[in-house]
Amino acid sequence: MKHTYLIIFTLFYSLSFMAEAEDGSSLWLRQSKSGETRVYSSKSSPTIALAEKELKRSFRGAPVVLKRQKCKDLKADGYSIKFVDDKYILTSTTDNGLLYAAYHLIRQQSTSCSVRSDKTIIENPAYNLRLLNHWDNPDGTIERGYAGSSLWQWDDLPLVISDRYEEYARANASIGINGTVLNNVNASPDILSSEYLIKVKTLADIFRPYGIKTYLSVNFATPMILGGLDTADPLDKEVEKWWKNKAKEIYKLIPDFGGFLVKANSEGQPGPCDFDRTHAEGANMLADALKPYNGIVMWRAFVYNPEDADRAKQAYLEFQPLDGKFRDNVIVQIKNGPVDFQPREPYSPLFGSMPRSKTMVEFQITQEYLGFSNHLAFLAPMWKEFFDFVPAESLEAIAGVANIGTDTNWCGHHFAQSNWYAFGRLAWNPELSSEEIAREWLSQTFTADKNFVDPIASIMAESREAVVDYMMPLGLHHLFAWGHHYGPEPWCDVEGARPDWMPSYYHKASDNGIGFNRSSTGSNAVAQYPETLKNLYDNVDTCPDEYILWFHNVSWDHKMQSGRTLWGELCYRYDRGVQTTRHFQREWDRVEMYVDSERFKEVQNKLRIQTRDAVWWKDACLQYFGQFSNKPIPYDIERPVLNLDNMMNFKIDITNYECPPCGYSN
Ligand code: BDP
Repeated sequence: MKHTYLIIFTLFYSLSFMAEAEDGSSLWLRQSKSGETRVYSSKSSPTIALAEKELKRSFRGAPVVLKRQKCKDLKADGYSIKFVDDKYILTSTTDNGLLYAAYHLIRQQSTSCSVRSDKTIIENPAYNLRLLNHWDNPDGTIERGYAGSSLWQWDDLPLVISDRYEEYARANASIGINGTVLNNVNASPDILSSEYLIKVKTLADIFRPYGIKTYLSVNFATPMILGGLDTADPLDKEVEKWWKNKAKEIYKLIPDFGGFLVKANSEGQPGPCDFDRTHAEGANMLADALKPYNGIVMWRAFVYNPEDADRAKQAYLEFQPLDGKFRDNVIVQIKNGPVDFQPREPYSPLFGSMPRSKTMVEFQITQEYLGFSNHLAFLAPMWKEFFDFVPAESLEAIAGVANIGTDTNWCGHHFAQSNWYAFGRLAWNPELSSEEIAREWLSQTFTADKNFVDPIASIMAESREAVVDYMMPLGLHHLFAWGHHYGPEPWCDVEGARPDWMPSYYHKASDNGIGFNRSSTGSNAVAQYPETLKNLYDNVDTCPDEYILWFHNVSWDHKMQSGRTLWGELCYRYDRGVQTTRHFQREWDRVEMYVDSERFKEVQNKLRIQTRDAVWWKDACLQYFGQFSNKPIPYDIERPVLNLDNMMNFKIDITNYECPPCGYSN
């Protein structure tokens, strides 16, 4: 008996202790749970009830009044916050807007201590659709997922409901995300089976009060695979009927279902071109099926059929001529760059080239090409760079490929949470600066102490550029190893593989120089850009350093803007990347006293791995390219620790990310 008591006591004790533990599971929602405010609301709904609950739990200011009413300054989901007669008046035309307003107040409290009461806040989202794209498979794996397995426990649904579903919805709502595509763009047809749709409905019901609509990726050949038809031709009557019936079935279960995301005729996926139809014909057929229910189709432009010798031109060549041919409930979803989520790419020239179609951008939050969840790479600066070229208002919507999984801290790296956060905040307001977002996130996730926030916000600001430096500076791209996108393999040459999956296709290093000639003397990809940019990029002397090897094949002796030769500059950039990661380590160690020990150590370990990998990248690329430049690595630069032969013979095991065995350790 005594023994049982002891066990119960210990269990209780450890559970209460665990609740306090800082393991990252609370994300940026660690606000005080000692709210003391009173909340009044004229209307009631499940969403308003959540707004009330959040405020009562965390807000410590004057009473709050929630008012749902029309207001000419407010768009859907927009809200205003005014301080009148000692009360905060939160107004929105929608329930979701009131929930967002509640999160706004709470966020202000946790970032700046006091909530300003002297001015009216008006917030309107830049986009009506702010979506996460999950690349999750029914078997629980996640394509390019580095944070455990899928959150969706398909085998247990609809009977067993994980607490994480609601926590996920809450986290999204707190940053304004209002839609989620649950499954991989390489979509299993099963997702549209009646068996799965019941599971999807269960999730949709949990997400709805948080203002989140549910969407699905669909496989274009589903009518054949699941429906037994002998074609998926979008102009075939039976096919049209099949999709119409499917839409009806879905909307009966999920009346506010958002719509479909489609990857078609890309990387082996089926699509309308299999039946000699265009992307527009395929998209429109699905759009017609969803139209009666206000559903939409997000049709991806990530295609690269090798009709032109330059992969970077292919999506434009295939999609631009279709401008104006899409239904009004189709949005063409375009990756930010013309190739594929590289650490740095120029923006995709498709943006701005389809003025008669709705377009949206797809960012990648998961770090497929930026060190998985091992490297600290704050991506807001990369997304802001995109908006420097593509006016935010020219887009209809915004999507981000999620970096979320079953890991305790959701994203694998504590700092990878900042990318989920930044995506939501920028989807709401692309005008926010990266620094503001970093500071907000740090204050809520760790502490608002200036001694912590100042140095760590500054390493976040530098982090994406550091990755570019140690992986692929000066416009280099796709130097990754075959089969995964973690480590360097500029030498990679797999027999029989598509040439445009090989690094040498992109770097084209030779004794004469390095880089892809996309100028008017080469593939002429520059011609896809507006005149001024075209002229800027076309000339090797005016092309900005960060894109020079993207657009030009440059001789090793070419004089760069810094006065160094190209080879010297390349070495300098790789080395700068490594040195910056060492700086991150030092800065993190300096703030130890501000961080709980669990998260401190976990981040410290990740930073060690990042420096190790940065050295690996630098040593691999410089020694490999050095064989062509025929020049030594400048003597003021850190000497290679890893030997090229060893690296070239080494095949990484991505389950533990080990580095080549060359006697080098952290
Ligand atoms: C690439 C990924 C691949 C995705 C593809 C896509 O390597 O796993 O399926 O993009 O976006 O970056 O469809």
